Amino acid sequence: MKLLLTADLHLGRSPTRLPATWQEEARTVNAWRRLVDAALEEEVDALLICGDVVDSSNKFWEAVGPLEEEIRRLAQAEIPLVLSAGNHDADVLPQLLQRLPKDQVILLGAQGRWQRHTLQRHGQELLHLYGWSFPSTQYPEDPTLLAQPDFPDDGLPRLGMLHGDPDAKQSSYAPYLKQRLRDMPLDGWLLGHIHAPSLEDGPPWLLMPGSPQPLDPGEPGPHSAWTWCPGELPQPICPARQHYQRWDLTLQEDQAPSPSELLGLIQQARTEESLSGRISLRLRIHGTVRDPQQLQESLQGLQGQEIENLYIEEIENLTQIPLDLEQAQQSGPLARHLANALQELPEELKSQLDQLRHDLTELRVFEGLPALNDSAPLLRQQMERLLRQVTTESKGAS
Ligand SMILES: [Mn+2]
Repeated sequence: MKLLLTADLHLGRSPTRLPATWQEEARTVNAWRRLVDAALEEEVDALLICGDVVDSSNKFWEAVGPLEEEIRRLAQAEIPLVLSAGNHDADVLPQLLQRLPKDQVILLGAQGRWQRHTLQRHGQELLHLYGWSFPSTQYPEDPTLLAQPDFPDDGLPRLGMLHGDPDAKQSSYAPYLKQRLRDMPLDGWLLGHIHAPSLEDGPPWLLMPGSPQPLDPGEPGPHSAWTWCPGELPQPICPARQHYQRWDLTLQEDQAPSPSELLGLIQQARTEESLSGRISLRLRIHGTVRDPQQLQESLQGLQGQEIENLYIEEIENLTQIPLDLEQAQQSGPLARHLANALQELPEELKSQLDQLRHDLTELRVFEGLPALNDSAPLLRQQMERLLRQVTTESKGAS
């Protein structure tokens, strides 16, 4: 037996911060169609979606057509669709289901009551499902405290489905304790609501599948759907065609690269991370530059550019001009001391720390103490920070 697992499709919502040329392909209905393609290709026994299939009730008409079409394809292959309602589709999902054939689509735990459903295919019992659906768009209670169906011991696999806010006591969206899910005698839990994917080992394993396609820069990293076979952990499948990334780029000392050099650095980072598909990128630039004006012009040339499936959505310039220690000497006594220390102290301090480490090792008290070589750069960084602050303050005062 093999199942396809997902949640948080948000049909009808448009992914934000993408170039106009990507928007058509990035529509959530396309992710939904690809999901059904994957269900057919993988010949799964059911497709399970744990809440927020539709973004909101005013997306009803936008969602209903593609939902009906693809459910028909699933029905032709005799693949059942199991849904639970989330906070976004608590109202709209029951309405939608009235239009769909009842024997092909199952809404688990309607009206906020836990429900057990034994899934069958080709006349054979496959597994027991336990699920709960949002009865309204908000539900500030822990649904695991409600009465639950019993768990028959007949050797069939058992999965739970719950859309809600894990370990978030104050939430209005079905806050629950993950520990309570772990205490239940199930093979695994398909969860929903959090758009970033995560998987915790079990049994029962806890899978937050994440949205199969990310919807804004707040959902960086890889996204996918998942498959599950009994006795195994869920595996990602059907990776999203576009995703959001945040990268930090540190320039070599005093380098002010041209736009094409910058682009080279970005492409290199992309190759190193071996990322495929379209990427909407938020970039942060660190380091020191002697010519901030030139760098700023290079960055302006890149902002909003779309190059080979890479869209530079936002650039944050965190570079600084290099510290002039000679000049800092003139900025008051504290700055002078710091400037002196930066020129002289770190090497001396490093040898002092090494001596201390040697002595401690001799005493055999702290055997295996890690090397302290790294402490000097860290100290230097902090001293530089302080010196910048001191010199800026003295400039302000004069
Ligand atoms: Mn939700």
